[in-house]
Amino acid sequence: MSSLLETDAEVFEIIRREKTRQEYRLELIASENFASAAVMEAQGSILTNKYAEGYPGRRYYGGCANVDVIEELARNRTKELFKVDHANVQPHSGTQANMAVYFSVLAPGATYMGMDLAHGGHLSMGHPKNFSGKIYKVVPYSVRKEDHRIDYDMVRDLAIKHRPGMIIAGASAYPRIIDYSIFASIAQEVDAVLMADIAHIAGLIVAGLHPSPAPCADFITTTTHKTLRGPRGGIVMCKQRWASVLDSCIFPGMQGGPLMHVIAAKAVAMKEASTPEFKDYQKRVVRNAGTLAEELMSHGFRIVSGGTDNHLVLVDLTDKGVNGAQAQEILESAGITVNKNTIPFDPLPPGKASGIRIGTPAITTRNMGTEEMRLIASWISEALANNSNESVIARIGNNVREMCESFPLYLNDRDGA
Ligand code: DSN
Repeated sequence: MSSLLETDAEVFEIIRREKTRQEYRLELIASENFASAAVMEAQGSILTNKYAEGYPGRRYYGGCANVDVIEELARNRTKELFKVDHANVQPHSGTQANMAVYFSVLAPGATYMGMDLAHGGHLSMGHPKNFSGKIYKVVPYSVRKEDHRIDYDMVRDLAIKHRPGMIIAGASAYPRIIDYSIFASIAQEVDAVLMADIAHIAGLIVAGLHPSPAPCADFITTTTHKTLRGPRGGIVMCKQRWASVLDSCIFPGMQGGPLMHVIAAKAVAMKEASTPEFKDYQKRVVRNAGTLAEELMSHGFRIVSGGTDNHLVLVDLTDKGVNGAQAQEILESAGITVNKNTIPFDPLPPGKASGIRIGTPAITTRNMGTEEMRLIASWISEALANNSNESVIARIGNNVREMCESFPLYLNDRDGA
């Protein structure tokens, strides 16, 4: 990054510091990952210079021959990978991907159903300050108190009572397999559209480790940067009958020029996701999360739903003397990055929360495995139990750094930043 250094040493220095943070700390945010050098090269390419409003073959600018090929490639690879009729690769983010589906299906004021935010749902599933809670009426469903699994009976009862135009199957903090076929039969019963938001588990679905909603969902949305390990962005897939309304809702409906450099990086990510290595990686992500959950339980932590089927573990801190916000801060000072998270039926507000969410996609990209999960669980336990003991926290921080040094990330890249 010599040009950046020459032009703007301030920004260069901040990126260098962030690179050091990513290199030497344990990244356990469940929605984060480390994109490959190939993905980042495409995303950092000269394609950022090109305007291409419209779609391949139907642009509002000249000079789109090359970007047309790129977008077609990204669309086709997505369709092949997820076995769907149609893909739109232009949404800038997961929330915008979701917005595109809402706009395709629901008139303002219409009713839809989504997972309660406090039970693992996402901001774009009805938060009162988000468009999804302002423009529409949301009927939230939740998990069962006894086992923290989605309450499918409740979903059905609410659907029959409220007759929503759309039902969303998907979550941001749900550690179990989602049964799309039950959602589909409920949606069919009340004549609702079914949308699956697979942002967190897209990689697991591609690898065949979780069921795919493709056979039964009208729409599927995803981000491309979580378990899928591509660039930051969104994608919407749908059945053929929705294709033209969806495309028109994205452009000109809610976006202008697509980010062609990001779309190129999405194409690269889809190619990477079609390899046997990617499948193996996803298996290790799930195995690591299972090990982490078991190890944390052996250290006396209560895990929401009693374990995990995917890439994330939701830890209940209610009896640990710290709330989620405090735990996030303590672990941060020990070099371990997690996020505070509400747990089902949480008495605390989201800003404090009674839990933390821990994910394995990023550390598995570094090739960490069972032994590392054991150590990480023991460090989390020790740090939280000795949170005012500076020497314990400092020792754990050193251990974290040593572990990270054994699993190098971007240090050997050519840019030298
Ligand atoms: N913000 C993401 C997450 O952390 O789950 C969802 O978009």
